[in-house]
Amino acid sequence: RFSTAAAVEEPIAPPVQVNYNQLLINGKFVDSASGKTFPTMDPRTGEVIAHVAEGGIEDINRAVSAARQAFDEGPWPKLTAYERSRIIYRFADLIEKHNDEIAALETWDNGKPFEQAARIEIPMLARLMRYYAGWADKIHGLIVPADGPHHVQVLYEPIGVCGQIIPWNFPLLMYAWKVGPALACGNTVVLKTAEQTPLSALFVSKLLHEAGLPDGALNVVSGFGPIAGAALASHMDVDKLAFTGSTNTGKVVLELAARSNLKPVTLELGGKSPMIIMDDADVDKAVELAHFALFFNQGQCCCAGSRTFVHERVYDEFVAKAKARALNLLLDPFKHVEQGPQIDEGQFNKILHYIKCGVDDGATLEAGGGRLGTKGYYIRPTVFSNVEDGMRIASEEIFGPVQSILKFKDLDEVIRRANNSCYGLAAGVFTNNLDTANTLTRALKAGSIWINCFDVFDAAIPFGGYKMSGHGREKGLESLKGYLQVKSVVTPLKNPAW
Ligand code: TXE
Repeated sequence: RFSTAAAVEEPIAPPVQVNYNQLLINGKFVDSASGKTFPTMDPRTGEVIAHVAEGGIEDINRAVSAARQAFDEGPWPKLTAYERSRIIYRFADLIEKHNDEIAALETWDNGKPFEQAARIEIPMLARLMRYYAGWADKIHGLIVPADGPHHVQVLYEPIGVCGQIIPWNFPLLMYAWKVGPALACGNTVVLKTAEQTPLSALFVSKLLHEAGLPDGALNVVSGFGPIAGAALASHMDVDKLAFTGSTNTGKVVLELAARSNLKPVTLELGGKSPMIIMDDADVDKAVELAHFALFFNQGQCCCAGSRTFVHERVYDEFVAKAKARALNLLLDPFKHVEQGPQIDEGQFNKILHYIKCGVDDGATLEAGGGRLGTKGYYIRPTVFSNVEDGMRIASEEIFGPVQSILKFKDLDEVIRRANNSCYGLAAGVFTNNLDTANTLTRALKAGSIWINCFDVFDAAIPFGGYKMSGHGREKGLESLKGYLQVKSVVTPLKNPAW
């Protein structure tokens, strides 16, 4: 049992314990077929929180056959759309009821600041679920005015059994982005959570069953990517795959899907998003926004503004203030602070490696530059200035609290440099000039453009990438397209005059 009271002087989170650590298959919590478990860690200390059932190939097979049966025989796809919608609405109510408990579990397993989990992420989970509940009974077909004496309908049907693989940076938002649209459309799901953060999905999935979800409609398998994830991606009886994670693993799952049954795949992958600060901008506000764009969630955001391009006329002032802002960050996820530890030792070492690359490649280290403390995976908020495009910190995804500030002279130059990336997930623009904003909006090759804001993640706004940042879109109406089959029905008209 973990009590936050023991961890900090003034607890802001409720005490929390692990209630569910098995696989969720066909509505029941069960051990893995092999009996194996793996530890999940507290990133503040590296200590074990709990041992969790480790799903393997046989478990994925069991979960897929439960989802298959629940799809083919029902009841989930055979319920009325309104009944499905009401269950998802009830789920959102239960999430709200358990908000702080879920947030504390998420903080414990992930290390994100409790207040961000409790006031941003879990409320967003409930909001996303209501958004999708609202869609469930509004997905309808078309009548098409085709040539010839034919009555032509287009029907939208659920696609079937959906395999979904999610990462650890926003475990429950990724859950909502995937499970929400899949269930709203009447599909059944096998979800493979990230091995670093298996706990919160199990907890909320229990609530979803309490809300009335029938057995087999959602199955949750904790386990490792190359085993459980690969088994799901290559399964012959999975009709659709949705993946969020690294670009390299995205390529692997796409290939597994192609080599097995050619299931359609949506991919939400890495990024190296530009954040462009023009010279007309209010520097103090720009510093704050660029800081948020990069440091939010410990820098572990696929769309992080990890290339901060600053106009030369405000560059020096910006760098001085960005440095001061980074030095102001405090770091304990259960206190009233902004940054927690990184997720695990692997990510921690990767980030330290990139900090060294920044120094070796000749960037100026303005702040941070190493670990904080002696236990857990804390990294000092780090700022580099004089960063050049070719440096590794400017071209590769770091996924940590490392801000790289680059200097530019004019609009054409920054457009060319911002687009010179294999990624195209997001871009931020900070300017008071409407023409500049319009020019950049049209020129930047990215799936989300945030003008004078960043990381606005409303449930209705589609999100996804250009180039190697992925295929397809999540959230919004666009996300439903990935979970529906399209069927055209043509009937000859006996009396075309009518
Ligand atoms: O990612 P992986 P990792 C980026 C970020 C980070 C890097 C590595 O740069 O530093 O990726 O993180 C599952 N078949 N992002 O190693 O491997 C895995 O179990 C099937 C960006 O955590 O992509 C987990 O559930 N599945 C990102 C999920 O894939 C496999 C979020 C993500 O793990 C698999 C996370 C396989 N062979 C990391 N191998 C974003 N876009 O937000 C792994 N997995």
